[in-house]
This record gives sequence, structure tokens and C-alpha cells, in this order.
Amino acid sequence: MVDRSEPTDRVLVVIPTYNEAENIEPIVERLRKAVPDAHVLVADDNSPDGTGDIADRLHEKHPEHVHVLHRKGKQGLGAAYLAGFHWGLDRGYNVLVEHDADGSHQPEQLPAILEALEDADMVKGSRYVKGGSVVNWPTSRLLISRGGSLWTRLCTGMNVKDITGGFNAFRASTLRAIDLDEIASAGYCFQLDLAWRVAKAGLKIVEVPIQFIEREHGESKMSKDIVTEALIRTTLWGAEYRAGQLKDLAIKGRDQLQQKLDKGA
Ligand SMILES: Nc1nc2c(ncn2[C@@H]2O[C@H](COP(=O)(O)OP(=O)(O)O)[C@@H](O)[C@H]2O)c(=O)[nH]1
Ligand SMILES: [Mg+2]
Repeated sequence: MVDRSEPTDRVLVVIPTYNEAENIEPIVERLRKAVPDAHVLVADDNSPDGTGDIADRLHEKHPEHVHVLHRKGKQGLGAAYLAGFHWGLDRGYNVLVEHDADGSHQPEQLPAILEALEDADMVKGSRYVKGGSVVNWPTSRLLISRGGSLWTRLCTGMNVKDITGGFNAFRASTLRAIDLDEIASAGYCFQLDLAWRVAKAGLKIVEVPIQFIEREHGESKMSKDIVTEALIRTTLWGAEYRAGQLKDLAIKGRDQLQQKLDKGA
């Protein structure tokens, strides 16, 4: 169980980066302004465009608040987040935040997310609740995102509107309550995987409206393989979950029948 009376004063914002040279400095500086007490960890996969060097310079400028995790090479967003979470959990942070580098997530909206975490185990920044929005996405991308959320909701029964979103905050105890090391999802399915594990653990997920703005610089790492991974995994989780529900129903029916038979005997 997660103890919500635990403090939430030590916040680590993890930013995974791959080729975000144009974006990393402005986003870190905006975070420093919006949440001055929070620490930032840039988890860089040895970006060929030198993002890691820029992050090192930001660390020199803000030695206490900005940290850098240099990883060997491109291993996907999920692996970078997991390494970042472990880095933070090992150092006693009690809140861990996921935040993209590309300007899609607005650091100025983080205080509202952190406030909501006072009464939740996980907070999802949500484009699809009242007050949330998406700016500059082509219809095709919006369809993938909304379709992905809808499909996951149908499969798993999870009551979350924006399941694929990547602007999320967790209590450290929430991450400790789910088995992080079992997460194999690499691409954006990582976000679904995390939310599904938190929901399955019976923990409370709250959605807070955010404005999502598509990046102006650099390229998205979204690919067909990433979407396929999400589709296959969510369908399998759903099948497993629904099979479990059916089994529970069958066991209940069998027990009720047995009771009746015993009474009649
Ligand atoms: N470390 C690391 N970061 C990644 C990787 N793939 C994507 N990212 C980062 O994850 C965030 C979201 O990725 P993005 O390409 O914008 O995906 P999109 O928003 O779904 O189009 C950005 O900060 C990326 O730099 C990766 O393989 N390794
Ligand atoms: Mg992006």
C-alpha cells in the first residue's frame, strides 16, 4: 500500500533525451523557473547531436538542481525512464516526474500536477479531460493517440482518458509498489504499461488538464513499430484481464451452485 501521508517535497523531473540539442536548454531553464525546488535529471542516450554535452553545461550552471545520466546508446524512452527512476529512488526523491524535452509539455503546468499528487498515487497530465488540449498535431497523430487511449480503455477497463500521455508524476512509494524491473515496453507503450500497473495495484490515478504543444525543433522518435508494440501489448493485457474476470465469475457461479446443492442434500 502507498502511504499518502509521506512527504512530497523532494521532486525529481526525469527528461529522456535523444537528439534534443535545440530543446534541452530552454526546457531545463523553464523548469528551473516554474518549480525552483525541483531537481532535473537528463537521461541522455549518447545523442549524436551533442545533447549530452549541453546537459553537462547545464549541470555546471546549476550543480545542485540539474543532473545528467549518460547512457551508452539509443535504447528507447522506456529504458531511459527506468534508469532515471532508479537513479532517483536510490537518492531518496519522494516524487518522480516524467517530462519530454521537446517543448510538448509545459513546465508551468507542473505545479498543478504536483498539487494533485497530494491526494493521488499517480497524476497524469491529460489532453483529453475538460480544459486539456493539443496544439499543432496532424489528424493522423491525434487519431493514433485518441485511438490508442480508447483501445486500451476497452481492453483493460482502465478509467483514464489520456492513457498514452507522457507528462506524469508518481509518488516514490507508487513506483516501489509496482514491479518496475518487469516492464519491457520500450516505446510509448511504456506510458500505458506504467498506468496499467498502477491501476492493477489498486492505486489512485488522477488526471489534470494540460496543453500539449507539438515540438517545433528536432524530430519525433515515434514510429510504426512503437504503435504496433502498444497495440499488441494492450490487447494481450486485456485478454489476460478479461480471462481473469471470466474465471472469477465461473468460480463464483460454481461456489453458489455448490452451496445450493449442499443445502438441498
Ligand atoms: N534517452 C532517450 N530518450 C528518448 C528516446 N526516444 C525518445 N526519447 C525522448 O523522449 C521524449 C519524447 O519523444 P518524442 O520523439 O518527442 O516522441 P513523441 O512526442 O511521441 O513524438 C523526447 O524528450 C525524446 O528526446 C530514446 O531512445 N532514448
Ligand atoms: Mg514529442
